[in-house]
Amino acid sequence: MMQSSKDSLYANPLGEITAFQFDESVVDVFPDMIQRSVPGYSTIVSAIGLLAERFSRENSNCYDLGCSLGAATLAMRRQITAKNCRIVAVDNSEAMVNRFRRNLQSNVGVPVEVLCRDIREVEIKNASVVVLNFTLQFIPVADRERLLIAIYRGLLPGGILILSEKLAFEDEQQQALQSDMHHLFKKAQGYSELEVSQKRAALENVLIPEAFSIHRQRLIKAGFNSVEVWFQYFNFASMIALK
Ligand code: GEK
Repeated sequence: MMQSSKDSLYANPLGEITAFQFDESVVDVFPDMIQRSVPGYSTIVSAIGLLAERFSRENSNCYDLGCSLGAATLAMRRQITAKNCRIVAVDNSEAMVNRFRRNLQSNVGVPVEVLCRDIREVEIKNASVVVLNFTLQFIPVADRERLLIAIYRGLLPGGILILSEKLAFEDEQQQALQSDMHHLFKKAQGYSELEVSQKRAALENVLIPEAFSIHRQRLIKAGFNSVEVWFQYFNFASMIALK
């Protein structure tokens, strides 16, 4: 695992909470932050490797969209055995991409191309595997369908989209319970009440979760013929959509 400093970005009272950004200060603490904030994160990353082993096809591309420091890319690279595959990892945070490229120095095995681009503008083609690991939630809701259609079109028949997201719940009682449980999870990971509440404020209107039924409907509308949740831990889930 990559080295990471402890995340204490929201540990002290901040006069004003600004919208969360994936900048240099976040990059420094990112592996620790995501590990302690997203229940099941490392299980999901490992499983992405296994799914890539199963679905990657000879002479095809595997995409990691919103790659951050490349955890999913590295998991795929460890597992892919199909010949002549290439991983395209994309993120629009320059700070993330620079750090990932630096960590990737020994580019052995499956070749990895890291692009500093908006995932809405990257052409997806000849893809056997596409990963959106906690990225779609940061894309404006109005743009999500178009992106999923582009992914569907770029996938080869039999291809897979792995979509991990923070979920919202239509049932109010579930919404309240699951988000309480997430806060308890974060406290058990060592975050204080203040850190949890300041982070929540910073992510307001930046991370927009939707219900599984909305994701499912939109994926089906985009063309996918089979959509299922393969993992869920409180309000964090990972879905599989098949072409
Ligand atoms: C992991 N997948 O460790 N274009 C490109 N990148 C974007 C865009 C966009 N429009 N919007 C947001 N991002 C990773 C974790 S983190 C999830 C993904 C989290 C990028 C953003 O810069 C950030 O690096 C990533 O999406 C989301 O498996 O922090 O909760």
